Amino acid sequence: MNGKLIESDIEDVETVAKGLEEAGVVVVPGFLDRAAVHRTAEECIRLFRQTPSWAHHEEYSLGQSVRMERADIDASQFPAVAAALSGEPLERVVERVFGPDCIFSRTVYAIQDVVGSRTRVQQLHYDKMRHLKAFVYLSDVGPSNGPFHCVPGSHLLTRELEEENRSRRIVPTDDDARELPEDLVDKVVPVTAEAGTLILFDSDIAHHAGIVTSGERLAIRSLSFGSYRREQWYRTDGTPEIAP
Ligand SMILES: O=C(O)CCC(=O)C(=O)O
Ligand SMILES: [Fe+2]
Repeated sequence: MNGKLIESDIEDVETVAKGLEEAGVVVVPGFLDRAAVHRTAEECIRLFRQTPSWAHHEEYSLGQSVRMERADIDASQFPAVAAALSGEPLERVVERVFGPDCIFSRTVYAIQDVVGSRTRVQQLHYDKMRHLKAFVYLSDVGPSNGPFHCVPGSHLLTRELEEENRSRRIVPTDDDARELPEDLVDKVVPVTAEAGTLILFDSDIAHHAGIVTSGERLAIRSLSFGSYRREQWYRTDGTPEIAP
C-alpha cells in the first residue's frame, strides 16, 4: 500500500535520518503498541472533553484540535499523552536531524477528524515554520478516514523556495505556503496505516490532510525544531511571528 515510502524502526536512527534527508518522510509501523494506543486515545478524548488549563482548544471545524506545550502536560493525569512523543529513540532522531541544541517535541496536538471536517490543511501546502513533525495515528487509517498525504522528495523544493526568506528570518504567508508547482498534485501519496504507526516528516514536504468520508481519525502529533526557532522570526508584514 505504502510502497513509495521508506519504512524503518525508530531505533535505527541512521536509516530514519537518511530517509528524512532524501525523501522528507519516514513511516515507523508499531511505534506505539496496542496498549499505548488505547491509553493515549482514551486520554485524548478526555482532553477534548475536559481541556485542563494547560491545554488549548484550537479552531478546527467539526473535529477537535487541542494544543499543549509538552512541558506543561500533567503527567499524573495524562501519562500516556505525556509519554507518547517523549521517548528516547525519537529524541535521538531529532538530535541527529537538528543537532544537540534542538528543541525536542516542544508542542503537542491531539486531533480528531470527522466526516464534515474542513480545514485549510486539506489543501496541498508546506508548513510555514520548518520543523520535524511526529504524527502518530491512534485509529487505523484507510482511504476513507483522512490519511495524511505527501509528496516524497518535495521538501527539497521548499528548501529552495524559502531559502531567501529564511536567511532573513521571515516566514511565508499561508497563501505563499500553498504556491506549489501543479504537477506535484499527481505525485501525492496517501499514508494508510494501522493505529500506532508514526509518520515522521520534514514539514517542508508538500502535504495535506485527507478528507474523512466515513468513520473518524484520531491522532497525536508533536513539533520539534532546530535552534533557529529560538531566534525572533517575522511575518512578511514585519510583525513578529508567534505561532508554534
Ligand atoms: O492532518 C494531517 O493529516 C496533516 C495536517 C498537517 O498539515 C500537518 O500536520 O502539518
Ligand atoms: Fe501542515
